[in-house]
Amino acid sequence: MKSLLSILFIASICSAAPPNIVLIMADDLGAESCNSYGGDLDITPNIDKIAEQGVRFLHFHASTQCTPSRGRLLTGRDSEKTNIKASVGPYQHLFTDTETTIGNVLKAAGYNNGTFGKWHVWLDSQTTETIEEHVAACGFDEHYINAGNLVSYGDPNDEENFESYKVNQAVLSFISATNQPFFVKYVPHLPHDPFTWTPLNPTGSGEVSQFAAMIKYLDVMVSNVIDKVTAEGIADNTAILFLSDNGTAASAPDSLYQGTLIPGGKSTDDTKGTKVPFHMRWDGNIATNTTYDGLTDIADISVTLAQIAGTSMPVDRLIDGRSFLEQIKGTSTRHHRAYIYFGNQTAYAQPAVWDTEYKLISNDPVEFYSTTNWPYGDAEISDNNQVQTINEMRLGILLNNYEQAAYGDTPFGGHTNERVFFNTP
Ligand SMILES: [Ca+2]
Repeated sequence: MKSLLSILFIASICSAAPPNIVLIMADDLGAESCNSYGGDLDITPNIDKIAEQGVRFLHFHASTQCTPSRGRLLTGRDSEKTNIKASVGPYQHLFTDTETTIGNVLKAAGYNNGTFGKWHVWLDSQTTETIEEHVAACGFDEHYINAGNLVSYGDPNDEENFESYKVNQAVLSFISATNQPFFVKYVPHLPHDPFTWTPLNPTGSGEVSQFAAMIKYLDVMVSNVIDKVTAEGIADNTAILFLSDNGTAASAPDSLYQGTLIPGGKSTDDTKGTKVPFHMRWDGNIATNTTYDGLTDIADISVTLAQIAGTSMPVDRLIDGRSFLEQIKGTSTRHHRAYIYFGNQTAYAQPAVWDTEYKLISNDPVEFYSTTNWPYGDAEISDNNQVQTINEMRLGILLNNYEQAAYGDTPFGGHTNERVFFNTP
């Protein structure tokens, strides 16, 4: 009996150890480009394997662009609250004196944090902080940082100096050298433009486009990280997440979905702009080879990661994210959220609210769409039938209630469309 108790005691200590977290975020990869979501490119075997060993999210949404997604990911808060509304203009700086990031939260819980690749929430004209100081203020101990988009990835014939390879190597070194528990935020740029051949296809084989070659290379970089986690013997205590920051860019040369060329939806109001892949594995802790059909917001990630680490996001402010941990553990069969709200994203998207079937956009007049035709494009509904009216009013009330709770009657951001205008008096 004594030995059994000892074993149970040791097991309880082991299971109580906070898990490591590896978050990999692709750049401009719409779900329709992934084989796991029905894409035809068939170049994502390692990314798909994460879903086979864990959970694939059927309705995961990021923002329409790079920077608002990063703000939402880091803080769990909507872009109106963090003032990060677009990837250009005066809205791309995350103020560390007013916002608390998942990096801060995990660091306070004893994690060692590293961020690698594209950062893109630091605007030097709005701060006296260097980017290194900004990253540190966001809770990251180590980094290999590119402030924003790359001008060039480098020579694909020279892998040692190919930027995405260098970022990948920095991640592998961090995982080898850093004490546990650790949090890795890995943003390898791929397949964001400039479109390029890669060390796997250095001169272009003719078999794939540059866009597809970049996804193929991304898949190998993901594989390198998973292999490292396995080699370190920590796979059973490491949560691995793979997602993207927004949909495919319109300039991407091809994104084949079930035999059809799909124009990218990045920077638009269409569901193609926000619906992105999200796979998560956490061996022994969450379901395997399954899907989750609940609507999921990129703001939910930080709240869920905090819960996994045994802590929480700040309670002194409104947090938009909701944890989906109980759902992927199988301890709750309810969806963790019913709808997603996005505040104004300046030039590219108006405030909107949606569920898995309908989207309401707060233009004047209001726009109402069916989103179930993804990825072929949202279909505007203007029949004024009973189904439309009920759903339009339902989402409109949600949007108004949300903004009322968040902002009261004070207009925000200088916009005139912060409340829904119904088409009929
Ligand atoms: Ca992006």
